[in-house]
Amino acid sequence: MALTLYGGARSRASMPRWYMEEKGIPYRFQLLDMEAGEHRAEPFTSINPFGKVPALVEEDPALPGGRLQLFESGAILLYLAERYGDECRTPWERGLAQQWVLFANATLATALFVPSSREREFPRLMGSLDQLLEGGRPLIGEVWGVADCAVNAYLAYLPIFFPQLDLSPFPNVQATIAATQARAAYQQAMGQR
Ligand SMILES: N[C@@H](CCC(=O)N[C@@H](CS)C(=O)NCC(=O)O)C(=O)O
Repeated sequence: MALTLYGGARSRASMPRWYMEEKGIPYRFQLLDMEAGEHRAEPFTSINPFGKVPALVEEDPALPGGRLQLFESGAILLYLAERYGDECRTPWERGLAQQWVLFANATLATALFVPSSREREFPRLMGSLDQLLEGGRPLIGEVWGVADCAVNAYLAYLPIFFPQLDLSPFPNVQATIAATQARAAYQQAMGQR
């Protein structure tokens, strides 16, 4: 088995990268020069025709055609969780993992990064998340997993992209961001963006 993750500097590739670092999944990181447009040209567009990162390539004789190509960070995360992370073992575990990854990549990402949604949605989502994150427990079960990776990666973007945001009304969100930043695997994934 050989995994190659394609990403750019300061890109969403840090999310699946963090997951692989946490779970000790061996991979190679292929940094694309996005300023030079490497992500919009061959050979990368043969992996993701939409020219966006991250993308994952797995080579393994056991795979159909010996190779799997995946794009969309959420799809990559869920694949890694099921195949290598000992997660998503039952339909209900898979359903919960999908719920949180889709929440992170669709609902939370929109509330953070789409300016017209931010004012209305952000305080509402943060209020609910703050309650759910009380006690610092994983979002599913007892062990850090793909749901925490997806949601907490976005929360940890907050001080990076919006340093002026006042998070003091959300102390559990603040504690989750601090705990995320303290994780060695997160530092490894972010430090080598
Ligand atoms: N929904 C996609 C979004 C991918 C995405 O927009 N990636 C950005 C980098 S974070 C990108 O490749 N932008 C380059 C471009 O659109 O040209 C995912 O989660 O993978």
